[in-house]
Amino acid sequence: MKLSQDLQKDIDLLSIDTIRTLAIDGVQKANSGHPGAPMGLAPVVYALWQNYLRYDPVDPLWFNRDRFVLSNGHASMLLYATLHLTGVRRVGTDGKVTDKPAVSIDDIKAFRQLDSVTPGHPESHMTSGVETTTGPLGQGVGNSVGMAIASKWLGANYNRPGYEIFDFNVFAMCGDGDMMEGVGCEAASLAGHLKLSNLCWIYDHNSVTLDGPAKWSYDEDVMTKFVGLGWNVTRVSDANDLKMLNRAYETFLKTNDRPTMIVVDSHIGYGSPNKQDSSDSHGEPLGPEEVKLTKKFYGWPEDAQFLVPDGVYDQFKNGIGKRGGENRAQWSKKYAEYKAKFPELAQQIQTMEKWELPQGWDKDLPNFPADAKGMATRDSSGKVLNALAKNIPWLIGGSADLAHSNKTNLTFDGAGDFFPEDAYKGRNLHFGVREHAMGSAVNGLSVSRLRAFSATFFNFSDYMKPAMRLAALMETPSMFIFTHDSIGLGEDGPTHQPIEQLAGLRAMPNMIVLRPGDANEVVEAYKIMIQQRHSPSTLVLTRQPLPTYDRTKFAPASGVAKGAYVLIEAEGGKPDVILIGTGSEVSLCVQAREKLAGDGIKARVVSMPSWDLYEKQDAAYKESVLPAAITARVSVEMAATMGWDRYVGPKGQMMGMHTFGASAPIKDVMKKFGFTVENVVATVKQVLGK
Ligand SMILES: Cc1ncc(C[n+]2csc(CCOP(=O)(O)OP(=O)(O)O)c2C)c(N)n1
Ligand SMILES: [Mg+2]
Repeated sequence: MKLSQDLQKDIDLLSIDTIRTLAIDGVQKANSGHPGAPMGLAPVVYALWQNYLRYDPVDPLWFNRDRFVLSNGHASMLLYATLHLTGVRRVGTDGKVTDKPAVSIDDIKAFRQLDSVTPGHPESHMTSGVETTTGPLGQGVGNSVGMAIASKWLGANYNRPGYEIFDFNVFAMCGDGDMMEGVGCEAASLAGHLKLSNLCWIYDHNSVTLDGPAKWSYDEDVMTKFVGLGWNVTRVSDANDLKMLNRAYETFLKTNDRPTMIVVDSHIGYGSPNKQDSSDSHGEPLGPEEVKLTKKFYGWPEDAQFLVPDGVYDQFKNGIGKRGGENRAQWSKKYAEYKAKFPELAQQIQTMEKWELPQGWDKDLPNFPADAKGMATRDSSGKVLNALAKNIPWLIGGSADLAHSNKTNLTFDGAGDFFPEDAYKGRNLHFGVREHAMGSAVNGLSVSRLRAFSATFFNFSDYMKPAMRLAALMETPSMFIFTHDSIGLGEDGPTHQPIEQLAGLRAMPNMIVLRPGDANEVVEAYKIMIQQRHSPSTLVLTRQPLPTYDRTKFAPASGVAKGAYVLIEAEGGKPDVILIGTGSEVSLCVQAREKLAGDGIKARVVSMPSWDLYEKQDAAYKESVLPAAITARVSVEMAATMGWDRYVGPKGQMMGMHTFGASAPIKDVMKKFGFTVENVVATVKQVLGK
């Protein structure tokens, strides 16, 4: 097939146009998506990968590789074409790198098809070389901040003089949408504050969004804004100008006190030049005619599809392939010496890399003695979290300005704060009042192999839900800790009292929701969370104290692992009724059980901290906890009742919240909404027809 003379001469342009035409053909074949952003951004990505990204396609898992995040995930073909042309290898299901391509030409042809590794938007658990899942705008840039924190933190804690084991950079490509989204601004603010000099955002300033010209909805001065946020800002006025692009990347590499924002003025690809100014086709494939005209414009054979001209693979091989290979070889040599010199540190790094936990990770976990007065689960959580973090050196995290309320401060000797002034060594992250960026950054930390947690009030899970959802989708074990879990928080009132959050999060696939009922259930909940490798978890904790049960009389708290368990059987077995509670309401059930016994009614109490884990149990176990024959059941939970019908059945009753809460001391709130022992007893009698 004949290429135009010009193209044959310029291998850079030839390679760039190959990215473009692969994107065009992939989108056209799928008849879904739009190649505009890949067409506009191909040179920007080419310059970065070919000349600067420290990345060895032969080992996409190399721990110290630079990370590239495509925050404008709708440009996914840009990433797929790049992974293909650079020859990034596929990681097998066993977590080992194979000699197969991450994205083959057939995979490109299967863009957006069922079970392909080239889904509509990049999904990190589907495709090797995709660092994080993007699509919801703003998330990728949020993740990139977490990755940059990870690099700084790892460097601060594991590098030794002469041994820069961790110093990777993080590049995030983003668009107008990422700039407009709140999370993008929160993340930028956090990154600027933290002076993350290893972070580079490349903003595709193409003056267009989906609905039309960007100016219809967006005309702020992004450069000035980012200067104000503490970033170094530079601009490339033509996305096709490789020289200027290289200069901008050099500027980033030279900047060591701030993150860098590269604003790139580009033209989104609409196809041939006669369509350059239209905006109506943005969001759709070009169509067969326009594809031909566009290829003609590029000097491409008009009918060729998925064409990779001679010399293009070699160009990448001799560029990023060679350079990246050398980068990694140098690092590996250093790392081999490091291993010999610092075997303990190396051991930690290897354990971290494999998502494993260090020996003795659970050795300081507390065992809480029975105590009728008890303690709030936020307090037991604080103790457990500290006991874990002490023995898992790479467990780090923080709160969105509520650490004192969430009890998530790591207080043991040497825990420290993550401040630039302390060389980024500390383990307490201070996210500020930026819940969404916090969630997103925690995901970025998680995909970088740190064990990371966030914290805030449960009600504010709404402010970070999109990040939580992506953690679940991308199968990364972020830990989302929430306190002030119900109307039980009292005086702060209905603006702070969660109602529907439990139901919503329980409906989220792959999110493990845990609402432990006493201090020892908190211990068990953490054991479950920390051992996850592919699922995030949501821990829901009280502000108010709960009794700590006497486990010599009650079943062991290890039942938490099964999601629900018989905490205490009815006196003499053979229950008349089953009371099912979670979190603070377990104690209401326990008290009601005693009262009912006085009235000759035998009640079993089931503690059900996690629906998700319960649903994974076999039928026999479920039958042992909730026997089909016992249809008199009452669930007690100070939250929306949606979904509880499946556990109480048609003859049972659900005690829950049907309105928002109220601002008052806890005892008045409880009374108002009926969460009293008397009311549980009355409800049971109603169910039993007594
Ligand atoms: C949170 C979120 N809202 C909406 C969308 C749908 N969406 C996808 S691309 C896009 C346009 C965004 O414009 P821009 O970021 O400038 O990208 P460009 O069209 O320039 O490539 C929108 C609204 C999305 N992906 N995520
Ligand atoms: Mg745009």
